Amino acid sequence: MSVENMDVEELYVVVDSNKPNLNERTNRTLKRPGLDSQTTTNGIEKYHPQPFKESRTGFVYDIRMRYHGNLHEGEYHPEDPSRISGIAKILETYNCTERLVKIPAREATKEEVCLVHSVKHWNEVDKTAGMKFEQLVETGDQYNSVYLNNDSAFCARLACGGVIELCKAVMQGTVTNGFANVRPPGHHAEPEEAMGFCLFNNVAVTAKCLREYHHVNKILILDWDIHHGNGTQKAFYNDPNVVYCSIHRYENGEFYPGSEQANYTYFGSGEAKGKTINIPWPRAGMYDSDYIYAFDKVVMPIADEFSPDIVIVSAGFDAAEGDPIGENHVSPIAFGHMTHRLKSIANGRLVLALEGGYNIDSISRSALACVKVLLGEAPDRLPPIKPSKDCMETVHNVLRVQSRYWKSLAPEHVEIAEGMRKLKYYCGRKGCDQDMGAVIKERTLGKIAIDMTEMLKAYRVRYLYETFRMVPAPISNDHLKKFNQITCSQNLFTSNIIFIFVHETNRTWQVSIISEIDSSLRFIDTITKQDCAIIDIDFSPSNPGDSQSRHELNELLLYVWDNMILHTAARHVFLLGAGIGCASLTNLITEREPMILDRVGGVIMVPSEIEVPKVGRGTNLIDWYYEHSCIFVPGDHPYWDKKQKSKVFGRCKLPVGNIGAAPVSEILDQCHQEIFRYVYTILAGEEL
Ligand code: X5A
Ligand code: ZN
Repeated sequence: MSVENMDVEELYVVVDSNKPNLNERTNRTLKRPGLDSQTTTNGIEKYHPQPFKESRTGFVYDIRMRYHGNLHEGEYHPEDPSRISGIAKILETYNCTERLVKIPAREATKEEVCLVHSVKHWNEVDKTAGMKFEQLVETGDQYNSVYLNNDSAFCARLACGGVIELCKAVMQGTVTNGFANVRPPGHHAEPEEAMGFCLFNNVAVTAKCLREYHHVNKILILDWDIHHGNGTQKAFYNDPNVVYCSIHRYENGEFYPGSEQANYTYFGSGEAKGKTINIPWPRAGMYDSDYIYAFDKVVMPIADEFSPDIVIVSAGFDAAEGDPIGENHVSPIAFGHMTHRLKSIANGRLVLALEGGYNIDSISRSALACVKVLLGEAPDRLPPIKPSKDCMETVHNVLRVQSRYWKSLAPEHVEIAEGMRKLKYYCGRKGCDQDMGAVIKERTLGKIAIDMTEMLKAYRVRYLYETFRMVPAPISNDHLKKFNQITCSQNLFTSNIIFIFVHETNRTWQVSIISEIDSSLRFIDTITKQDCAIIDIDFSPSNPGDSQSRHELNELLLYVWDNMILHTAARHVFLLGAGIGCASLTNLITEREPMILDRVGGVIMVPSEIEVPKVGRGTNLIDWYYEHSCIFVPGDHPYWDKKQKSKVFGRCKLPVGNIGAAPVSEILDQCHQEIFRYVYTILAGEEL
């Protein structure tokens, strides 16, 4: 019986506050399309029934994909034909098969496969069909972790074509979602290279096909296989229309495929910055809570914000409990939950394509849980989420990098108790309680919520006072006051040397609060130990990168110069900029030219990934700037590709160790000594 036929005038739905509410993370009010609801005083919604939308689940399984097998007689290879027959069997046993819409697999064409792979690679794979035993072994051994028989190429084409057909069926509306029970797997296969049991990259080829031939605009690929999908990451690293997000065991680059490119520091390039998201576990042994935490904090907010037309999951089950290779402990229930969450994206257009997974029982039960959810069943209940420390740390590292590119990731509103717990965990200090009072912001769902960015600022101010006796400087201008915090040392009016340090509050509070590793605090420490004065400008724009914020920061710097510096007697002012703060320093130099040349001893910048800012015109100014600046530009920064290097950018140099794209704080740390050596050189002969 459908809701349509129900003989009821009104249905009441109790809002269960225990259920995970996806709207919570974006602070939106609970409202679904077609659900014109009013909340009554007792939390009961008036529900106007809508006709059910029929949901159908597609299934790809072709037994011929079992032909690809290991030729080494008696040697068991984990990527075994029984993987897909095991999954097919359990679906049959639990009466799922009859509820699934069978989508026939077909061989992917050369044209399709070569949207990702080179013709050379296609030909190399193609040749294997006619090879003798020795040749097969030799060819397989040329790759990293690949075995071959005469059917491998055919099976690879079938697996790839199967995923294509299922996604097409979803896009055409024949089915709502689906599961592709295919092998060989694909996500390690690179444009030029078969590896890691993979010949063609089934999911990557499908995504390219959808975009090329089927007018699909945005695609999310979520990869929960225990391994990083190096092939998929490569295929879309500068494609802004395809988000690749992977949760994998990383172990500092030790775990297969063993590349640093699986780290969270790789986030896409060019127009596609933030469109690659790596969530790298530092060790084996992760549990359901860790995966669900990563989903709720990173995957789902990004998926929601990206709003793809379809979600394709590289659904390896080698993170499952019992897997001999993955050694993680993800339960079938958690796989069901992840599937369930993903159904809320892209109008439910969701395709799971099998990748790895080597314990037949584990992968069968995991696949069953996923398929049941695809078919419309609710996932079983999970115990309360308790992420491990390693998980929280990993997720926070990811947030630190990704929150620059995704609005939904920051700032974070958390319940006060959770905020306290996190704050204590991160700063390891008692007595954070007072900071809370200042920052209680709003009440949501009857609970007190706090803005973590605000709390961080309050915490930082107190820390600066307790540790360095620095005090907040009043800002008389109301709109400058809103986002910014100026704190200065008490020797401001007596010291001969003043540092102006402009930096941006990490938009995710979690990281900069770790005082021990907070590079900005280390700076202040060095400066105050030398009895120099410091003005610390903590800039936390509502919308980093937009022109309004840039304008505000420019104004703030001029304010500091005109209202503070000019009232001091200091003869040496050093300008120190990190991240987006840098451009406000060149602006200050340009705007206050004559006085600046007189009183500024040196300009030091760590622009990180932002454009290297330039000073205004005037040969005098430009020459001075070049002589008095030290700009640390990472080796992979586009600045170094410029044919003509102009003095307007100051004296640019590579940071020590030439680390590539890294957070500002890391580069600052790296350059700490060199920066102060530079300062000493300038002050040589002067009394410090
Ligand atoms: C698809 C997949 C694993 C390769 C491991 C090689 N490949 N040692 O899970
Ligand atoms: Zn795997």
